[in-house]
Amino acid sequence: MNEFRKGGNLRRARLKTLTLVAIVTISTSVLAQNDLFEILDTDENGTISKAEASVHSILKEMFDSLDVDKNGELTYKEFEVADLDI
Ligand SMILES: [Ca+2]
Ligand SMILES: [Ca+2]
Repeated sequence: MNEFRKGGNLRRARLKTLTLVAIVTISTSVLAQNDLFEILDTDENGTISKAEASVHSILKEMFDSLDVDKNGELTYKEFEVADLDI
């Protein structure tokens, strides 16, 4: 992730978009769970909304059961329980 920050926000955003495309089209990945969280949190507010989760088909299905406090957002704590493969 350090490479992203060095390149500035625009480059980082573009890389993020590319990675999102990769998530949608590639079924397996070596990305760690916390990397996935950061990628899915596209507005970088620290939580994953239902809209953000919708790019990941499995997460989308699990969203309601993972959102234990039912606030419509997944914190990392709520998210990590899913133990997702991309
Ligand atoms: Ca977010
Ligand atoms: Ca929640």
